[in-house]
Amino acid sequence: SHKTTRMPRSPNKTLDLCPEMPPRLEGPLKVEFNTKRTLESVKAEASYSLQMGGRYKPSDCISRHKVAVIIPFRNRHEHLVHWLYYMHPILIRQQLDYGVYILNQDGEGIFNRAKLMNVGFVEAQKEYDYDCFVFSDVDLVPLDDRNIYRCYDNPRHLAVAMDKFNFHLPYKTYFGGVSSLSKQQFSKINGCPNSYWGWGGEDDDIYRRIIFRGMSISRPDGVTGKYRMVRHQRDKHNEPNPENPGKLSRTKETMDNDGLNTLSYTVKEISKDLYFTFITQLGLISY
Ligand code: BGN
Repeated sequence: SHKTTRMPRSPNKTLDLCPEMPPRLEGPLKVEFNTKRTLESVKAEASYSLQMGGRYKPSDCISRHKVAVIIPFRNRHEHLVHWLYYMHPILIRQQLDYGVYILNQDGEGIFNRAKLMNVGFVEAQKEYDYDCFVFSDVDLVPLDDRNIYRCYDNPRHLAVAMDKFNFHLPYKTYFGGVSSLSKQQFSKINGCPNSYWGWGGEDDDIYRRIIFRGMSISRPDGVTGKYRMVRHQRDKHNEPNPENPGKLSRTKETMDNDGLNTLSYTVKEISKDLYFTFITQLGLISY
């Protein structure tokens, strides 16, 4: 017969996998954006230890999830500070092995959120063997830490109950705000479209890609999936693009020729702060 003997834990002993359910979650959280925060004040208050670049892994067990959190970004530093203030403690309680990647679009050209997501997917993998990618808007913070920033058997939509939509989905197929896809799921849909410039529709395109590849959408319930959004004005150079709705009707035909396999970009600079890795792109130009 086969016997196993449990040895007392010593520093060199291999660690066990973290439990399936993280044990220190708090449930509903208080989140507000009225307090003035700076990166310095946030760091001064914090007592957890991150590795340079916004990296963390549990020290007492082996995480089940290697997660790159990807944030498309431009000119939203105040939002980013709120996001970092709330998210690091949450991700730590969720026992993730994670890194935070800010994908900054350089210059004043028209914003391209979905292409930045593709760049984040590629660049994060150059650093670490991530198996899961969480894509988040910089202005969204969950109101419940049981909404775990990991991947599931199907692509996951996490931001199901945002305050700006009265804590409901705005429509059934909504896939915006915060979502997660495993490396395999993201590859299966050829990533995101690179051709959605300006505001609107790129998240609907991603939704369609998922359905056309035979997957479905996983979601938390409406209580666990509550979110608060930082109030803000519409960004410059990210106007609703009237060309985008028409593109949606052709996703099935275009998805194989617009995505990871046609992605081209130039990194201008990668800088590392303790709280995040900041990747600035050149060459996000609409041809
Ligand atoms: C939809 C946008 C989404 C956006 C949601 C919520 C489009 C495509 C043409 C129908 N879709 O209308 O991108 O996330 O609103 O704001 O614009």
